[in-house]
Amino acid sequence: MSRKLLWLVALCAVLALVGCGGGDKKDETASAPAPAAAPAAPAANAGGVSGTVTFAGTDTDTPIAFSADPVCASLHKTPADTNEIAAKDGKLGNVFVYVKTGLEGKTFPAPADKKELDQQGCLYTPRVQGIQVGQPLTIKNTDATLHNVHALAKTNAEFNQAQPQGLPPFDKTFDKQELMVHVKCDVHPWMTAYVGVLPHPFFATTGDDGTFSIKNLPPGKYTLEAWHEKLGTQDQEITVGPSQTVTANFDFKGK
Ligand SMILES: [Cu+2]
Repeated sequence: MSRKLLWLVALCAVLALVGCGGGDKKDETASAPAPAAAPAAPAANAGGVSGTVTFAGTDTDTPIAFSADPVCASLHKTPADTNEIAAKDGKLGNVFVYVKTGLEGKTFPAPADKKELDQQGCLYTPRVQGIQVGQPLTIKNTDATLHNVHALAKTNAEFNQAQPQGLPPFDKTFDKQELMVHVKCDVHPWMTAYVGVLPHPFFATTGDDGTFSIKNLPPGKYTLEAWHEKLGTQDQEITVGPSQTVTANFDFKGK
């Protein structure tokens, strides 16, 4: 009898080690996959760069013929234009500003938080954005019509995916740097978006007021590039001192 009890105690001790009471997942902590990479903490003496992009030229945009799709037409009571030149009061939006050189040899893990590309009112929102290599891009369709997401990537894999009304969002990632990935819709030829894929987080897109701000930039010398879909690119050398935010303005002329 005492031997039987001993046996029970021994058995339970063994079970406890591997997870007594049917807890077959208890030892998972030992072999659980590493959590998604957290964004690297900015250096204590990090600085930044901010500025304004101006435009001196003529807005050459033309009205979009939404009538090709009655659903799109119904979503635009007032006409929208092609919005290639997002200029207002001499300030230029949708300019992608990023650190082009100066970060060589440094690595920046992809953040787990997702970027989003929405199809809304038969337009892409946002039109211009940046994303890190390996960071998920959620593509969704808010419209009650069929869209077709066609990423004309050259360095990354091209993809072409129909997204009918009601289809759930899907995620895509880009595994290489590419400036810029042009996204278009094969159903609505006016729909266009650009995604800048970078191996670091130091990029921004100018807002309607033409301003941009890049934060948490380690001190150093950099080439900053401003990219515009029609007006080309402009480079500027900047030097960021410890905890310093420098100003870099750009001025684009019309073509
Ligand atoms: Cu479309």
